[in-house]
Amino acid sequence: MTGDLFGPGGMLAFGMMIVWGVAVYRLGRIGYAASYKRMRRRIRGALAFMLLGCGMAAAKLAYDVSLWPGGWADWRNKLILQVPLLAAPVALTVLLSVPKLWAAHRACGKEKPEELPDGPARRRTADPAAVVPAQAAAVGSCLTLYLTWFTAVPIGWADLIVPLPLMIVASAGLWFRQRNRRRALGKLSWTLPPLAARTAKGSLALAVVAACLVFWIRGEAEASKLPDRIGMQDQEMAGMSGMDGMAGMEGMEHEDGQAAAGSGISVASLTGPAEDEPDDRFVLTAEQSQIKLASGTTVDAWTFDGQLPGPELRVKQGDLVEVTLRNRDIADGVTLHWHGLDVPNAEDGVAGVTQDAVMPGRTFVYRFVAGQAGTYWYHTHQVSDEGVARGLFGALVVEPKSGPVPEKKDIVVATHRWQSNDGYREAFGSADTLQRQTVAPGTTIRLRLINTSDDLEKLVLAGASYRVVAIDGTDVNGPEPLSNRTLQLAAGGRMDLSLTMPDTPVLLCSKESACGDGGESGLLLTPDGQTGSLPQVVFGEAFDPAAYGRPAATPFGADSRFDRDYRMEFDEKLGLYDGHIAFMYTINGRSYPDTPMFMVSENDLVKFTIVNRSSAHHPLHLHGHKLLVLSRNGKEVSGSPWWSDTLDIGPGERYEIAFRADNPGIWMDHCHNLQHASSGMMTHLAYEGVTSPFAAGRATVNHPE
Ligand SMILES: [Cu+2]
Repeated sequence: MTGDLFGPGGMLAFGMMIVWGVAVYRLGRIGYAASYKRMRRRIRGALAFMLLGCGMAAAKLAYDVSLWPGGWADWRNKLILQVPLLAAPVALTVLLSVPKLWAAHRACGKEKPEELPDGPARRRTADPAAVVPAQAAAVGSCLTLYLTWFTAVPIGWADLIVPLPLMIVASAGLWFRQRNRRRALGKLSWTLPPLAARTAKGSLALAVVAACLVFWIRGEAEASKLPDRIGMQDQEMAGMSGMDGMAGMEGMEHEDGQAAAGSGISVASLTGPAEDEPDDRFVLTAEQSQIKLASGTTVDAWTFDGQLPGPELRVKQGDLVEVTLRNRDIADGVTLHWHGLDVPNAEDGVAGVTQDAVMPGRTFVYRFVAGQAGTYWYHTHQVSDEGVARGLFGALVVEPKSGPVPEKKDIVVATHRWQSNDGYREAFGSADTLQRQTVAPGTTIRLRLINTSDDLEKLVLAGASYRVVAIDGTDVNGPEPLSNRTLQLAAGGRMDLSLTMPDTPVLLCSKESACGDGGESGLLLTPDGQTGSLPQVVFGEAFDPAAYGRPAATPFGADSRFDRDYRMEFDEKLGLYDGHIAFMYTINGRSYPDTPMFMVSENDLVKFTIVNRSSAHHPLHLHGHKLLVLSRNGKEVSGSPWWSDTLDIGPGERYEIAFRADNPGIWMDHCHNLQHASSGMMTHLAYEGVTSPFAAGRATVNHPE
């Protein structure tokens, strides 16, 4: 998942630990040199690594500071812990050790190069002031690596309190040890002990530490196993009246709070219209199928109706839609979630929260009014990390009530990454090769881009100017023409482009595939059916939804008085999840099901501040609600109102968003990189007084992620 082990910060921490380790090893060997010449060389070698270590420590601190644009509030936790761990030993190294070692180096230069160093010379190089600061820096960089890799903000009490005293105690111990070593090394009768004697103690200590570590990790792995049955009543609640929110979350007190568990409204009762005759009826059958992509390579797919992607569902705004889901042979079960469309809670299709997974041979009927026009998609929300990747998804287009889609040609492009027999294939739908469509010049076109993969998609439309007319299903106000922009589409997000076909070819392509050079993939629109010369592909300046289009009135904004004001911090760590070692992306330091639910009451105006301290992108998807983006990195949105349901939060970014709690239920609030979600990056938005009779976990059929 995180091949780069937490980006430059993590790599710097790791490299720094190695460099200081080598510096300490080399320092220890100086006293054993067999000649003054060798002693001088060893001093220079140790000094080089010490100075490199100092530089890396400075770079690590500078990198951590630079990453967080929000200032003090954003980088306090981990950084403040690292400053004394790194800065103090580095300062002592520069002020004490380096001058002492350099003086020893100069003194050696005055002796005969080939002679065995005498007692005083050995004593000088074993001076605690010359050696211990570097040893302390090595301890400090181990602790920094621990904090960088194995903890997530907000840092727990033990991790806050232990590191600094631990380093001080360790340094004091090393100081005493070094004084004894200096005494031993400085004795005139001293002779070099045999190699076995020098290594035995160290090896034994290492073996004991390794054994303790293995024993401890096995215990922790067992303890990290998820409960067999996870119901809503098992999750903590943040912001509940009379309950403590977790650290870093400030839920406001609410007067009309009531117990969310036990009595109350069941999510199962929050259905769409049950009786009326539907305007649109669909049946989707989930089944396993071998599907050939355009290149001829085969995918072991899970499909709806044997197609990749599933059938495009097209309805009119205001229609009552009825979809019958049948599961033919998906052994893990399946559900249907209407991504981005705000349906009643019981129709939301989340296994273990709003329904039980539909197992083979069973059916489930969804009924909802398609209230919002725009581009949406549907996908399974049972074992969704695997199910969506293998094909259990399709486009859902809601055409406006006011009339037909303004553009004459309406093309849906679902970007996906298939695991095929030939490895991963980037594709538009099931097309992993260049696809051609003939479009007469002058024709207006709407391109509905849907990112159905787990990663941020970077797309470019070359050969024509266009407007971004909708984001996540909501129209942009006053969109201006653009060209050659890099369109960054959040995993799960949508973007509608509108353009008029020119006399020359137009090419849509993804940065992930070999598009343009060689033209192996992408969507090519040609005026005459001939390929001709492809337009030049330029991945220009990134399109910025925060400063695009014209401002317009919104029902609430940054100055509104909010009923709830929550904070959500993403971080990452190596840890144990459900019995195995995992890269974990955390929400406020925790993973599901330890992540408390964010509690709201109906009609609350809710604000979230979302900070991403990790090195990965996290597309935050809240079910059942549209989020208004207020600001990014402290800067207010200056263009058209930006409504989103799947908001990509990049590394180091900080967003403020707001929404009206107007759709009662228990709603998933999770990262739409479904790999991240399945390793715990999810929680719920829950309305006070709403309960769920469903549960997830090994003792049930339900595994929503
Ligand atoms: Cu994520």
